[in-house]
Amino acid sequence: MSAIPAPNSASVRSAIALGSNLGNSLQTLESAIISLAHTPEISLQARSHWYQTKAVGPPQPDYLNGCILLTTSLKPHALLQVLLDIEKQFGRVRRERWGPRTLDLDLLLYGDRILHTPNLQIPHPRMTERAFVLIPLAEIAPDWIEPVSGKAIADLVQTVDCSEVHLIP
Ligand code: PH2
Ligand code: MG
Ligand code: MG
Repeated sequence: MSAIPAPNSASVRSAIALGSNLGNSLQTLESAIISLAHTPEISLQARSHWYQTKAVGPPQPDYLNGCILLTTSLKPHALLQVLLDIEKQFGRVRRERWGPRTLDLDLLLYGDRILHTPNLQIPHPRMTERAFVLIPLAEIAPDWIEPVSGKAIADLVQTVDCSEVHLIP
Protein backbone atom coordinates (compact mmCIF):
# COMPACT_ATOMS: atom_id res chain seq x y z
CA MET A 1 0.00 0.00 0.00
CA SER A 2 1.42 3.38 -0.89
CA ALA A 3 1.68 5.94 1.83
CA ILE A 4 -0.37 9.08 1.47
CA PRO A 5 1.92 11.99 2.21
CA ALA A 6 0.63 13.91 5.21
CA PRO A 7 0.32 17.64 4.67
CA ASN A 8 3.20 19.13 6.67
CA SER A 9 1.04 21.90 8.04
CA ALA A 10 -2.48 23.17 7.72
CA SER A 11 -3.00 26.53 6.11
CA VAL A 12 -5.02 29.02 8.11
CA ARG A 13 -6.56 32.24 6.82
CA SER A 14 -5.50 35.37 8.64
CA ALA A 15 -6.32 39.08 8.36
CA ILE A 16 -3.71 41.78 8.97
CA ALA A 17 -4.21 45.55 9.37
CA LEU A 18 -1.53 47.90 8.06
CA GLY A 19 -1.00 51.50 9.08
CA SER A 20 1.57 54.28 8.75
CA ASN A 21 1.72 58.00 9.47
CA LEU A 22 5.45 58.79 9.37
CA GLY A 23 7.79 59.04 6.38
CA ASN A 24 6.71 57.92 2.91
CA SER A 25 3.72 55.93 4.14
CA LEU A 26 2.49 54.68 0.79
CA GLN A 27 5.92 53.35 -0.18
CA THR A 28 6.44 51.76 3.25
CA LEU A 29 3.04 50.04 3.17
CA GLU A 30 3.53 48.73 -0.38
CA SER A 31 7.00 47.43 0.55
CA ALA A 32 5.62 45.74 3.67
CA ILE A 33 3.08 43.85 1.54
CA ILE A 34 5.90 42.70 -0.76
CA SER A 35 7.92 41.52 2.26
CA LEU A 36 4.95 39.56 3.58
CA ALA A 37 4.21 38.06 0.17
CA HIS A 38 7.86 36.92 -0.08
CA THR A 39 7.76 35.14 3.30
CA PRO A 40 7.85 31.41 2.47
CA GLU A 41 5.13 30.31 4.91
CA ILE A 42 2.76 33.09 3.82
CA SER A 43 0.56 33.34 0.75
CA LEU A 44 -1.05 36.70 0.04
CA GLN A 45 -4.74 36.27 -0.89
CA ALA A 46 -6.26 39.75 -1.09
CA ARG A 47 -5.56 43.38 -0.36
CA SER A 48 -7.80 46.38 0.21
CA HIS A 49 -7.47 49.90 -1.10
CA TRP A 50 -5.60 52.39 1.04
CA TYR A 51 -7.54 54.89 3.14
CA GLN A 52 -6.53 58.22 4.61
CA THR A 53 -7.79 58.23 8.20
CA LYS A 54 -7.85 60.67 11.09
CA ALA A 55 -5.55 59.52 13.89
CA VAL A 56 -7.14 57.91 16.94
CA GLY A 57 -5.13 58.78 20.07
CA PRO A 58 -2.75 61.69 20.73
CA PRO A 59 -2.62 64.51 18.13
CA GLN A 60 -0.54 63.34 15.15
CA PRO A 61 -0.69 63.28 11.33
CA ASP A 62 -3.38 61.34 9.46
CA TYR A 63 -2.69 57.66 8.79
CA LEU A 64 -2.80 55.56 5.70
CA ASN A 65 -4.57 52.31 6.56
CA GLY A 66 -5.46 49.12 4.74
CA CYS A 67 -5.93 45.38 5.28
CA ILE A 68 -4.73 42.19 3.66
CA LEU A 69 -5.80 38.55 3.78
CA LEU A 70 -3.25 35.78 3.72
CA THR A 71 -3.04 32.06 4.31
CA THR A 72 -0.23 30.72 6.40
CA SER A 73 1.23 27.56 7.90
CA LEU A 74 2.67 29.67 10.75
CA LYS A 75 1.17 29.44 14.23
CA PRO A 76 -0.15 32.74 15.64
CA HIS A 77 2.97 33.70 17.62
CA ALA A 78 5.28 32.86 14.72
CA LEU A 79 3.13 35.00 12.43
CA LEU A 80 3.29 37.83 14.99
CA GLN A 81 7.09 37.56 15.01
CA VAL A 82 7.17 37.92 11.21
CA LEU A 83 5.04 41.07 11.52
CA LEU A 84 7.28 42.54 14.24
CA ASP A 85 10.41 41.77 12.18
CA ILE A 86 8.96 43.58 9.15
CA GLU A 87 7.96 46.56 11.32
CA LYS A 88 11.57 46.74 12.54
CA GLN A 89 12.95 46.41 9.02
CA PHE A 90 11.01 49.59 8.14
CA GLY A 91 12.47 51.54 11.02
CA ARG A 92 9.69 51.22 13.55
CA VAL A 93 10.76 52.60 16.93
CA ARG A 94 8.36 51.97 19.81
CA ARG A 95 7.69 55.17 21.71
CA GLU A 96 4.38 56.25 23.25
CA ARG A 97 1.31 54.03 23.01
CA TRP A 98 -0.81 54.99 20.00
CA GLY A 99 1.88 57.47 18.89
CA PRO A 100 2.98 58.03 15.28
CA ARG A 101 4.74 55.18 13.50
CA THR A 102 6.43 54.37 10.19
CA LEU A 103 4.71 50.97 10.07
CA ASP A 104 2.17 49.12 12.17
CA LEU A 105 1.17 45.56 11.30
CA ASP A 106 -1.62 44.20 13.49
CA LEU A 107 -2.76 40.59 13.50
CA LEU A 108 -6.57 40.93 13.45
CA LEU A 109 -7.95 37.45 12.84
CA TYR A 110 -6.51 33.95 12.63
CA GLY A 111 -9.15 31.51 11.37
CA ASP A 112 -11.87 31.45 14.01
CA ARG A 113 -9.36 31.33 16.86
CA ILE A 114 -9.75 33.26 20.11
CA LEU A 115 -6.42 33.69 21.88
CA HIS A 116 -5.52 35.67 25.00
CA THR A 117 -1.83 35.72 25.79
CA PRO A 118 0.24 38.54 27.33
CA ASN A 119 1.78 39.63 24.01
CA LEU A 120 -0.93 38.57 21.56
CA GLN A 121 -4.69 38.73 21.61
CA ILE A 122 -6.78 37.43 18.73
CA PRO A 123 -9.11 38.81 17.52
CA HIS A 124 -7.39 42.17 17.90
CA PRO A 125 -9.16 43.60 20.98
CA ARG A 126 -10.04 46.99 19.43
CA MET A 127 -10.82 45.96 15.86
CA THR A 128 -14.60 46.06 16.28
CA GLU A 129 -14.48 49.77 17.30
CA ARG A 130 -12.13 51.00 14.60
CA ALA A 131 -13.51 52.27 11.32
CA PHE A 132 -9.95 52.47 9.95
CA VAL A 133 -9.74 48.66 10.36
CA LEU A 134 -13.32 47.59 9.58
CA ILE A 135 -13.77 49.61 6.37
CA PRO A 136 -10.78 48.14 4.51
CA LEU A 137 -11.44 44.69 6.00
CA ALA A 138 -15.06 44.77 4.85
CA GLU A 139 -13.80 45.26 1.29
CA ILE A 140 -11.94 41.95 1.27
CA ALA A 141 -13.68 39.84 3.96
CA PRO A 142 -17.28 41.04 4.47
CA ASP A 143 -18.55 37.59 5.49
CA TRP A 144 -15.80 36.72 7.97
CA ILE A 145 -17.36 36.28 11.44
CA GLU A 146 -15.42 38.06 14.19
CA PRO A 147 -15.51 35.23 16.72
CA VAL A 148 -15.94 37.28 19.94
CA SER A 149 -18.97 39.31 18.79
CA GLY A 150 -20.23 36.55 16.50
CA LYS A 151 -20.92 39.25 13.89
CA ALA A 152 -19.80 39.50 10.27
CA ILE A 153 -17.36 42.28 9.35
CA ALA A 154 -20.01 43.73 7.00
CA ASP A 155 -22.37 44.09 9.97
CA LEU A 156 -19.73 45.46 12.35
CA VAL A 157 -18.81 48.21 9.88
CA GLN A 158 -22.40 49.49 10.11
CA THR A 159 -21.89 50.15 13.84
CA VAL A 160 -18.92 52.59 13.59
CA ASP A 161 -18.54 56.22 12.49
CA CYS A 162 -17.03 56.08 9.01
CA SER A 163 -16.82 59.84 8.44
CA GLU A 164 -13.05 60.16 8.97
CA VAL A 165 -11.95 57.31 6.72
CA HIS A 166 -11.46 58.32 3.08
CA LEU A 167 -10.75 55.99 0.17
CA ILE A 168 -7.64 56.84 -1.82
CA PRO A 169 -8.61 56.13 -5.42
N1 PH2 B 1 -3.14 53.12 15.00
C1 PH2 B 1 -2.97 53.33 16.29
C2 PH2 B 1 -3.48 54.51 16.97
N2 PH2 B 1 -4.29 55.32 16.16
N3 PH2 B 1 -5.28 55.92 14.14
C3 PH2 B 1 -5.52 55.65 12.84
N4 PH2 B 1 -6.30 56.45 12.13
N5 PH2 B 1 -4.95 54.57 12.22
C4 PH2 B 1 -4.14 53.72 12.90
O1 PH2 B 1 -3.64 52.73 12.31
C5 PH2 B 1 -3.90 53.95 14.27
C6 PH2 B 1 -4.50 55.08 14.86
C7 PH2 B 1 -2.24 52.37 17.11
O2 PH2 B 1 -1.93 51.23 16.47
MG1 MG C 1 -2.26 49.23 15.63
MG1 MG D 1 0.53 47.22 16.37
